[in-house]
Amino acid sequence: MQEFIRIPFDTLVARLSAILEANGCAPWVAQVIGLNCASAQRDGAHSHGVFRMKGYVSTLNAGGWVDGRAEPLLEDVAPGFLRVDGMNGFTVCALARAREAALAKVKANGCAVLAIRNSHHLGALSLDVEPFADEGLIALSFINSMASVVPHGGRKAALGTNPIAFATPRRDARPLVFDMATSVMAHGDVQLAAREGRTLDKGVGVDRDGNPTDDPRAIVDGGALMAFGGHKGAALALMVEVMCGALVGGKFSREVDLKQHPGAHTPHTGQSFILIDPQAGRGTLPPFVDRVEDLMGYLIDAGQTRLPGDRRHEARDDSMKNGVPVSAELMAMLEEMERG
Ligand code: NDP
Ligand code: PYC
Repeated sequence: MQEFIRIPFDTLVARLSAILEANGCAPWVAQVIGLNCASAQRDGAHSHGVFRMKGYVSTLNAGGWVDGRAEPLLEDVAPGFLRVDGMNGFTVCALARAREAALAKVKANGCAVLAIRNSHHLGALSLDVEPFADEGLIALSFINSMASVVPHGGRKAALGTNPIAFATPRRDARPLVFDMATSVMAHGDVQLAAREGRTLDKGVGVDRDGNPTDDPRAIVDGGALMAFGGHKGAALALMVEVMCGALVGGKFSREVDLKQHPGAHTPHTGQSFILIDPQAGRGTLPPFVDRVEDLMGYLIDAGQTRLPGDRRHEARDDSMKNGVPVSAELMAMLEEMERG
């Protein structure tokens, strides 16, 4: 049984930001990443929370793989299309800088595509889409990662874990958010299972020779994950490669090559967003959020016990009330990083 220590959210953000700044991030970058990483921990998205700090720090020290001081470059390419060159910095920082311009485009056009390239993402996508739904928009986002998933019928990794996240506003409730890797599980969860000495479900992945395995260490050590749902999940992972590696001008997961940068952990890829003002599609019909509530009602009537995103919202409420739970092991890791 793991021991958890509770830490106030703002204190956690400040401590993570200070570690990132001490490892070369510009103050504003450290603040954005610290907030992102603490928010994942707050929401119970542990595969992309405090556990990732070691990866951030070793990546920042991996001979220029990522630029913690990059200033993203915004390119207004069409009325409904905003491109951002992350300048080899972090994707969430590029998003932070592009957010207002993207919102203005949706306001003017009813929808917008935001395409971010040349950047690194190590976070939970729910945090990228939910703020747009807080503004009344539908947001759909894709990001590719590094080759760690076998294509359908294959035996070696060619796709990333490639998550898809979706957020929609609701009436008198927090946004409905789903956020899911297109692999059977996130690679971060495989790494956590390997650390904790757990075995995985059968059919989750293959070892470095392409043989099925339930050993997380075999998957981490040169093996690969399967896509969720067989050919269907693999097709979604393929779509994410197109939406990120091809559409935004980023790398395909297979093209991410960390070999020249020992210690680097961040995928250097692309991220795309489709943002929609839902009322634009409704005209004089009753409000969009009323229809969303009709649907939620049908699902609950049909026996759905919880909606996607509910667990994260509940974890967030608990964290904000009682402090963010961080395992004693991860706290010790943070303290070691703070000592430098
Ligand atoms: P999960 O399989 O845990 O959850 C996927 C979605 O299903 C979530 O929205 C979840 O809601 C929902 N859900 C789970 N159980 C239920 C249920 N019983 N009823 C209704 N809805 C349910 O997520 P993954 O393991 O696939 O992904 C983990 C994280 O890893 C994500 O945040 C993802 O963005 C991140 N990731 C990031 C990558 C990157 O490149 N940056 C790469 C790959 C993954 P809830 O959250 O409320 O449980
Ligand atoms: O958990 O699969 C993952 C992942 C890949 C890149 C960032 N997270």
